[in-house]
Amino acid sequence: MRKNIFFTFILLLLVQLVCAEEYQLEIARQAVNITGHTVDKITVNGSIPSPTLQFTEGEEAIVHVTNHMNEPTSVHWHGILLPGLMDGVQGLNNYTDIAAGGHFTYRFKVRQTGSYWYHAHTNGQEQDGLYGAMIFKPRLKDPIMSDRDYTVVISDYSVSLPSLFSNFLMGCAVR
Ligand SMILES: [Cu+2]
Repeated sequence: MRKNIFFTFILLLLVQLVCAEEYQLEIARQAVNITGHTVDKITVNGSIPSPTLQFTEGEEAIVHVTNHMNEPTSVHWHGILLPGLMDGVQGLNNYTDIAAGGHFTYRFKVRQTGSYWYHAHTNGQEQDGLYGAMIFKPRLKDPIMSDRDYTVVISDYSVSLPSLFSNFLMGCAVR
């Protein structure tokens, strides 16, 4: 009997150690009509905003990103504790953008809980649609009891090119 309990404990420990949540993100440019004007925007798995990703504290987050666009891209995990290479910011920690047609797999252990977001860190692509929410659930009992959670993502949207915003903002900054 003791032996069975011991092996059950070891099995549970192994399950905990290899626990991982895996996602596939397909980034593409496609025609989008939100305001009555059809324009090319960036979608992830066909949607704006990008899908909400859910992970549990302690498990490994694995996110496979495929860039179907004719331009480089990146995914940055905003405010997340992770190894530098996985941060997704071009030029920092040896990370380089995901080339046109390229692929990159992000892997990091989830070390925090709460609601966060991810977004592109390349050429204003965040303003063009590449952003989404992430929920990191606590490994043990959730201190917030609810029957159902809803994630609300709020963003600006414009049919204009994101480069116009940055030019405008830069122009304002020097006045
Ligand atoms: Cu950020």
